[in-house]
Amino acid sequence: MLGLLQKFREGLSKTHDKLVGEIKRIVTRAPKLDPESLDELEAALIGCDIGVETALRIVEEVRNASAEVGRASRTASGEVDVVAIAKRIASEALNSGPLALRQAARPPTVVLLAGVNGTGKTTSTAKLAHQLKQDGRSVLLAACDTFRAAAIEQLKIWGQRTGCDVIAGQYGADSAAIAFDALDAAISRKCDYLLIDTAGCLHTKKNLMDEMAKMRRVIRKRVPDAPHETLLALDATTGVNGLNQAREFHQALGVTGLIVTKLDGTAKGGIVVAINRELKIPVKFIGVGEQADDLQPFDAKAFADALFS
Ligand SMILES: Nc1nc2c(ncn2[C@@H]2O[C@H](COP(=O)(O)OP(=O)(O)OP(=O)(O)O)[C@@H](O)[C@H]2O)c(=O)[nH]1
Ligand SMILES: [Mg+2]
Repeated sequence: MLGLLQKFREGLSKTHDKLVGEIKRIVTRAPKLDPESLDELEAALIGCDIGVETALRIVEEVRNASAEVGRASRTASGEVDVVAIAKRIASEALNSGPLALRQAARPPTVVLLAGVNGTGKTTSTAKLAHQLKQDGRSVLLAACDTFRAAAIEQLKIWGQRTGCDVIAGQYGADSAAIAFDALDAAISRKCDYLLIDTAGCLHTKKNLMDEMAKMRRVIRKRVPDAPHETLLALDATTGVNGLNQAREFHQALGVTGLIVTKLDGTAKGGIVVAINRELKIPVKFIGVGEQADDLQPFDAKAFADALFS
């Protein structure tokens, strides 16, 4: 558990350092928290993409606490404990939801990974495969990105690294047909999981979204309740733009969970709070690096701790 918290902390250190640094600077300069400092606090919170609504709630609570004569929410030296207030409200906003991967009644559990170009679908597929293998599960990968150059080789390399077979076709082949073949293979090999890597598609490009929808329909002909999870990879560094992507994908595909990637590379990790609050789609995993073991199951409390402690 300590290891997990440590990983969270390291992965979120950019956001943490910026946010806590700004809060400390504001509080040190104006311990009484005048209106100008509260404005600055609001700007700092919004700047980490925590969401306007959550930022305003934090500022409101801080304002109330500084007006109070009592010692609630105060540090030992009598100042308002801004960090503690922010942490409490952020963790309240993080509706944790059902976090474990949904399981098929009968294996294989089929997991489809979707997302805009370069958000980290393939890497997340590999990381998930690695995690499942570590738990002793058998995993088959489907290379359904037949579109981008070298996408198939990229997944095959990850297959070798993680010890998973990869079902692939030719470039330009129908991705739905490959998904169907891979599902057949997963069933006959009695695999626990089939993870399907798909082509990056812009949420604004209708034909690519249609292709994703077709893939789902074809899979369902074989296993009516599949895919059991449709995970959307969202790049944290794109900030609030990710919210729009998620909305569109959700409408087209019925996203069941999010993987927020590249949190290690941004000071805008607050986006996870905004996503949780506004979309009501659970964040199931976060990506905090480029290696196979850099995927963390999402934990609301550890996240709020890492952000503000
Ligand atoms: N630092 C960091 N890099 C990441 C993370 N996840 C993915 N990346 C990197 O982001 C780049 C794109 O990742 P991919 O997994 O290829 O993304 P993709 O969505 O499959 O891309 P396309 O298939 O081209 O649409 C790679 O260089 C990854 O190593 C993460 O959590 N942290
Ligand atoms: Mg890819």
